[in-house]
Order: sequence, then C-alpha cells, then structure tokens
Amino acid sequence: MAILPILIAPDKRLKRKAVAVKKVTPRIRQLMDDMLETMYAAPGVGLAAPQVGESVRVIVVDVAEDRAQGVREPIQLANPKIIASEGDIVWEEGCLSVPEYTADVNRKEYVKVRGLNRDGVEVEIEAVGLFAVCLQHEIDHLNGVLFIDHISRLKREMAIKRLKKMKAEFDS
Ligand code: K1U
Ligand code: ZN
Repeated sequence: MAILPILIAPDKRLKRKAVAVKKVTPRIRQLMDDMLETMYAAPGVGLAAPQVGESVRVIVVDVAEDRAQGVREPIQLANPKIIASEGDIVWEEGCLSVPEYTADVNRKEYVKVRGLNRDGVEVEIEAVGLFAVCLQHEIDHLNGVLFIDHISRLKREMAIKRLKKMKAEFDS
C-alpha cells in the first residue's frame, strides 16, 4: 500500500467528470487500498479517486466514531450512485483538496447508495448524518464538484484566492 499525494484546488483535474469502472480489477483494488491508506494518513473521513489524480469513479469512506482507538469501518466503492434520498441537513464540511477551510453545505440527511465493492459485487449502503454527507461529498468529487461549489460565489472566490496564495507561498 502507498500514501498518494492529494491534489489541492484550484486544479483542473479536480473539475473533470470521472469515468466509470468497467470491472474491479487488481489495479482498481490496489487504488482502493492506496486511497484508504492515504485517507487515514491525511487524516480524513473520505477520499475520491480524482483527489489523487485518478479520473475513475472510485471512493473510500470511514466515519467510524472510535477511529482514534483503532476501530476501522472502511467502505470502498466503485461507480457509487445515489438511488434514494430523504430529508435535509446542513453540515459544516471540510475537504482534503481545500485545506484550512470549512463551510456549511445543504445536503440530504439520508441516502441509499448502490455501487461495486472491492470484490466487484454490487452492494447497497444506507447512510444518515456524517456518513450520508460524506458519501454525497465524495460522489460530488467524481462529477468534478467541490463543496465550495455549493456556497456563495463571494465565499468561493475568497476561498480560491486563499488557496492560490497558499500554493504560491509553498512554491516560492
Ligand atoms: O473528500 C475529502 O476531501 C475528505 C473530507 C470528507 C468530508 C469531511 C466532512 C464532511 C464531508 C466530507 C474530509 O475528510 S476533511 C477532514 C475531516 O473532516 C476529518 C478528519 C479527521 C477526523 C474527522 C474529520
Ligand atoms: Zn473533498
């Protein structure tokens, strides 16, 4: 397993629509495992393949409450699709590709997601609260959408300005 570099916005690779996985091959399984290791190291509660420069429809999520105690409940999904949703929730989100910035985002409170697990078997996952929010956030990444695309234009432009400044300072 490997820890992969995470792309930081603004980056055009984060704005592309990722392509569907035809089959969960050993290469896709390796990507899923590397993404999990990258997410735990960050640390984060989710990660989408475009964030590590791979434009394929793969996400990983782990929102286990006892993660600090070493409890892991990893979810690895290819081609995730929301097939049902209910209710509304506002969540203060962050993003590993938008460091040091959080904002309230309107999401669905409950989602049912269908996808392929690491064995290539079709599964359905029901989620509420942070788990549901995280699935929606990661599926957005597969469609080239960042959480800052859900906030006001003024706030988004301020966030992007800060990111550009951070990148310029890092590069100098
Ligand atoms: O996709 C990403 O960039 C990961 C992102 C997911 C996410 C966070 C919050 C709401 C929705 C989606 C993160 O994991 S940011 C880091 C974070 O929230 C966190 C990190 C460690 C412990 C708990 C939370
Ligand atoms: Zn994100």
